Amino acid sequence: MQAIIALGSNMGQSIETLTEALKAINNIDGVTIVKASSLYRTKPVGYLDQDDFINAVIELEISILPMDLYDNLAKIELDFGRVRLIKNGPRTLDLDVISCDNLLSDDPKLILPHPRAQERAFVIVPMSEIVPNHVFADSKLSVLQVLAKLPVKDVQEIIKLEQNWAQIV
Ligand code: PH2
Ligand code: MG
Ligand code: MG
Repeated sequence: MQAIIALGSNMGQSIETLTEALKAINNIDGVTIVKASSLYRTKPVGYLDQDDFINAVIELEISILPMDLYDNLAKIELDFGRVRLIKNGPRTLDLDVISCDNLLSDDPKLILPHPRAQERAFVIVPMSEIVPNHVFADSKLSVLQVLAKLPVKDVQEIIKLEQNWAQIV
C-alpha cells in the first residue's frame, strides 16, 4: 500500500531532525521509503507567532496497517523530544499521514485523507514534486488540481531549499 507522509519542524535543528526522522522511518518494519521531496522553508500557517517551518513530503510503500504506521510515527515524534504546548504551535517534529492509497477513514485518531492537507501549500507543493498525480480519496482531485486552486500567494511563500537531505532514498 502507498502512504504519503508530511514532515515538519520549526524548533531546534530542523533540517537535522528531519534527516534523522527519515532514517527512523526507514527503520520501521514493513516500511520502505520510495521517494522524498526537497526540503522547503515555509511561513507558519494557523498560529502565526512562531518561526518558519521546514517541511517535506515522502512516499512510502507499507506492508503494515495504516494505524500501525501512525503508531510508529507517533513514537518517532516522541523520540525526537516533541513538545507541543499550543495547537498548531511550534514543534520539534510533526509527522502527519496524508493519504494511504485511496483509503477513506473517519477514525478520529487517523482521519484519511488528512482533513487539512488540501488547504495547505506546505503539503501540496512538496507533493506536487513527487506524487503530482496522486488523487485524494475524498475530493477526487489530483495533487496538481489542488495546487491550481490554492491562492498564488500561499504557493509563492513555499521556498525550495538546496540541501541534499534524503541520501538514504
Ligand atoms: N503545521 C501545523 C500548523 N502550521 N505551518 C507550516 N508552515 N508548516 C507546518 O508543518 C505547520 C504549519 C500543524 O501541524
Ligand atoms: Mg501537522
Ligand atoms: Mg501532526
